[in-house]
Amino acid sequence: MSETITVPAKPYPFEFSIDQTALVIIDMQRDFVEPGGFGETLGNDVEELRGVIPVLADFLAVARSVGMTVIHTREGHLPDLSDCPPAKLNRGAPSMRIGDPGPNGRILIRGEKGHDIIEELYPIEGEPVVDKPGKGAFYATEFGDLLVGRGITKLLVAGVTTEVCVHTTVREANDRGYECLVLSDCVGSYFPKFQEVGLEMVSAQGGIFGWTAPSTAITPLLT
Ligand code: TIU
Repeated sequence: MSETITVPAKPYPFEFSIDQTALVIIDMQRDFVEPGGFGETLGNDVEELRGVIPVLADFLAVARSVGMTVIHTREGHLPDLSDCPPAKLNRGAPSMRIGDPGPNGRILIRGEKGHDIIEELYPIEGEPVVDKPGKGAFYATEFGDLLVGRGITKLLVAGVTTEVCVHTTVREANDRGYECLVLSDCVGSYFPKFQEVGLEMVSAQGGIFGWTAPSTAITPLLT
């Protein structure tokens, strides 16, 4: 095992080693952070999420430079929508539904431009991209097997949105025995109050789902 790194975090310091840890970047897709995508069809202002991009790009560069495992996820569905439950497809009154044609192709459909990861954070060769039909990264995906296969026991979690796909993934991971630190400056919500309380919920009660710390607390320990 490589050297143990101790990060000042909430609710108490988080320890990890680079070789047993993955940086997991959740759903940094055009569909969530650019106009005309799934997030905007739900009535959200995508500008709320865009501040995360440069901070996460900086931390991604650091993680790559030290050889940490990096895993990306994308939320989306097959073109025939066979993996999209009617309950998800028909929920609410969005301006466009999943599968409808938008400016970046069909909304939240695999293979479309809108479904792909933004240029600033685009995966490089060797970084797995997990396509998931749900909010959590474990449901109906190879994510769990990837972590086991690489001997990963701890996750540094980034991406969008804090209270939806980040939370669902962290809760799923926590139940499976992974220790998760949510990078508080690298996750974003369309709702400032959910961002605040979403982060508080992770580390409350002695770390009920995990830890939180800004990436800027980790970078100096890695470089
Ligand atoms: N709507 C919302 O906040 N999020 C999602 O639908 N998916 C993710 O969080 N990726």
